[in-house]
Amino acid sequence: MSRTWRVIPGGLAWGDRRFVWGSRTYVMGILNVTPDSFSDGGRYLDPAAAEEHALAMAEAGADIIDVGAESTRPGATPVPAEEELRRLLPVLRRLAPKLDVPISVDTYKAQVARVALEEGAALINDVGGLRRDPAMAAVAAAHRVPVVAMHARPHGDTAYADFWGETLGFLRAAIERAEAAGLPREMVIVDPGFGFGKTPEQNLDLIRQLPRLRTLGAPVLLGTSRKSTIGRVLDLPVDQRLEGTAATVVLAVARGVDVVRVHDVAPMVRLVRMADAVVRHPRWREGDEPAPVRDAARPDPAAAGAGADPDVPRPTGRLDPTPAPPARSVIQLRALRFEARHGVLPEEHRNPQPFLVDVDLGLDTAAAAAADDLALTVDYAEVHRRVARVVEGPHRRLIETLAHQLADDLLHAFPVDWVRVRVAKPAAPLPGPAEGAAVEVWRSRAGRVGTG
Ligand code: HH2
Repeated sequence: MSRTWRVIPGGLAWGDRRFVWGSRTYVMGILNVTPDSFSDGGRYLDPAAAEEHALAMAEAGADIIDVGAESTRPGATPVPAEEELRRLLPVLRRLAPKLDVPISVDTYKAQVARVALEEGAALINDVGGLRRDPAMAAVAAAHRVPVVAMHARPHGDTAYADFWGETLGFLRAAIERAEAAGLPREMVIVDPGFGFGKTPEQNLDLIRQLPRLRTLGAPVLLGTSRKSTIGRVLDLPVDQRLEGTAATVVLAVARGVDVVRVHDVAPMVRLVRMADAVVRHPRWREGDEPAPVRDAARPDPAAAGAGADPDVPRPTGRLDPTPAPPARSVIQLRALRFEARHGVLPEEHRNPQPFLVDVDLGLDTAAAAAADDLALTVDYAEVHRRVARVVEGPHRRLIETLAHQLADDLLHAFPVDWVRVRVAKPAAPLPGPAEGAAVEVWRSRAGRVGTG
């Protein structure tokens, strides 16, 4: 059965499988069908062995199976597309009908990605960051599949003028390249490329400062599994890096990572679930079920206080923790100013006029405050960028249209419980003296624990 991807509130859905960013950490299990991968080269070259391993990873709780047929380790021999496909296709054809989780193809070649998508892969994992092969973004857009865009520099090329500036700039450009090719922005997952043209210290800094990636407004994937930086820190060979990998994964979860790419799926799934129970509190109990989006009446001020909410569902998980009091708060952006040409009169389409946008975002900020961590809250700059894209986008007749579109977009983009958007047109053409016109829209997610 071939399933398609949909953008849903707060994430993506593939058939009935949902990826709701922020609700939990998703696990991507690695399947290398190569003779020379750095940690498991040669083990799964035989399609039957590959199939058995992939099914075991899915059984152990992997959310995505990532199949790669060319090693990226330093010194690996480059593989032509034909050879990569020769290794990949028998495995994809076996797995696609049997797996209930999406298969990603780990390739930087657009030609390989295109064929793999036709043969059962459901997303692309591009270590070339949509740059190495310029046709990659168009392939993802044509198939309307998500793509992981990873930052990389050639191995050993670690002399960055501005390490974070360059990494973030590269990933921002990848998102723009995907959008320019026609792929919805929501379908891009960013990856800073642990181990790809970085010193051990730079790799460790990727984890330490992972929240900086959240400023891109895209889900974040990290692949630390068994990598040499862990070997360097612990002075251990590749077959003894499980605990070191576990430490990096837990710290990445604590810093808001969305997907971890790992070899040892069974222990990492347990570890991630446990870490999520602490970090995503109280959202971990919601599992994968995204709350439906509905129009909401103005949130009840009484419910926005610290009082008990009669609609809070009984915990359904096996644990029954006593919830810490949620810190309901509102992040407020005021009078974001744009010049645009929305309106019903012909002259409003010809002559730009000012638009002022206010945004309120309701969320629980207790975890962000406790950790002083941007990843656990909302980045104002990214909110501004998203508002600008809508207000400076296609001309609309009504400010109602803008306000609804903004409310939907913000609710989908950020892990907030509710949004309020006010769009004002101070120079609106009115028949008498006035300070303009405005429309205000409220939207909330239903059924969330701790919503305002
Ligand atoms: N790391 C490897 C391969 N692909 N893809 C993403 N998105 N992120 C990563 O960090 C990443 C990746 C290297 O690991 P592995 O696949 O185990 O080794 P090899 O490239 O030698 O097959």
